[in-house]
Amino acid sequence: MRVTWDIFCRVIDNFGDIGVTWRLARQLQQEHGCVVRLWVDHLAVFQAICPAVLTETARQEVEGVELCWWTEDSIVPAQGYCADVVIEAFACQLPVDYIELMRAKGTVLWLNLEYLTAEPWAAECHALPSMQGAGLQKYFFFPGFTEQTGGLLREAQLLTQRDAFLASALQRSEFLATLGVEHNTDERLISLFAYANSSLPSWLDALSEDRCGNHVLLLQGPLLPIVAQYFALPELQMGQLYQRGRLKVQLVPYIQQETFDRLLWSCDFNCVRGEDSFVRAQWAGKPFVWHIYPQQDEAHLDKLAAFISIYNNDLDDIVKVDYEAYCLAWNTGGEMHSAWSQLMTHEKILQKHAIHWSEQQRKLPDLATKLARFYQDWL
Ligand code: TRH
Repeated sequence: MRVTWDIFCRVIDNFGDIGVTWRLARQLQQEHGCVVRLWVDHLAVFQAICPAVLTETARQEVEGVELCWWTEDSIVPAQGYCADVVIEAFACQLPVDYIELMRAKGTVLWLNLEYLTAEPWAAECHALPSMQGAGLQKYFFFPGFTEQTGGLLREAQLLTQRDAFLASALQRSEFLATLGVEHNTDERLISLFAYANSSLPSWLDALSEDRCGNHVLLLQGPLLPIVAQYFALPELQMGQLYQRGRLKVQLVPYIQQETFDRLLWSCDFNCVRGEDSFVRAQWAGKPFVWHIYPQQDEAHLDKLAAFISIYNNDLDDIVKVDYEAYCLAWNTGGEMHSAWSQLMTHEKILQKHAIHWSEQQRKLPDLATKLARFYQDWL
């Protein structure tokens, strides 16, 4: 009998929650033979990264995963059953009726999938149960970068596909052409995906005065007005190249999540954010900067520091200092000029390190495998 999984996702304000749960749902279905339903409250957001999703259809199947629309107080559909494993992603609340189904069924593994953090407490709390009002245990599952945590999302073929792509200049130029990008290989190609960021103008200045040319691919998001203002324009046009000194900026359309990795693989440096693109940038094996999701009381800066300290671990002190300074400046509205020029003195080392990091991380089991094993052990 195939194990059934229900994954509940609430889209808070961005793509990360659906981005993570959609990858997980597909992987459980394709690589672990599970029957998966993904419950999503905002189909329109989902559609932006997966155009096959129909926004007006409450139940549909995409790539072998059943997609169901829900709200926290929606009742369970008539043919409702409760899965063997239930994941509430990022502490979204399950509908009361659904919890009732779980209680009636009895043998259900209930998991809360937490946000990714490199902070040491995640390993301490990983897989701990907590008794809920319904008399059911809920386990807290923490993705992470060490054996003691739940791992990172990584499809079985991901790095093989990456390596084949990187070995083929043709695949790369064909992919970039689908975005309307013609890349001159003498120039550094940079992807830019971040939250509104007051450091951006000073970084664009640094790029425009750089020793080599920089071609920036700007992804959809809140940076568009900042870049438009930088070029003294009311708005940016798709496909146009905006130039200043050694800097070119080009706006690119929404990319299907399925091909998002190819963008990161194609670039020499990636600016990523949130959770999902942050992890994909690490699998890309390219130098990157992380714009972390800002939290109240600056709690995100501890999370950022925890990641930098493990990512930096094998680097020489001087590179560590410069990488940290650059990441901090990007996340705190700091001045980017000297941070960037210092960082780029270590560009080759950072390139090797990015590959090394992805090789280290691939030795650990991935998140879907860890979840599937957790269920088998729990039974
Ligand atoms: O969209 P995000 O900012 O998501 C965030 C984080 O998950 C954060 O932790 C959470 O608290 C907050 O949402 C609510 O960034 P993230 O996580 O990188 O997700 C972006 C997803 O969108 C990722 O799967 C890649 C995808 N994407 C595309 O597929 N195509 C695109 O063109 C773009 C711009 C994004």
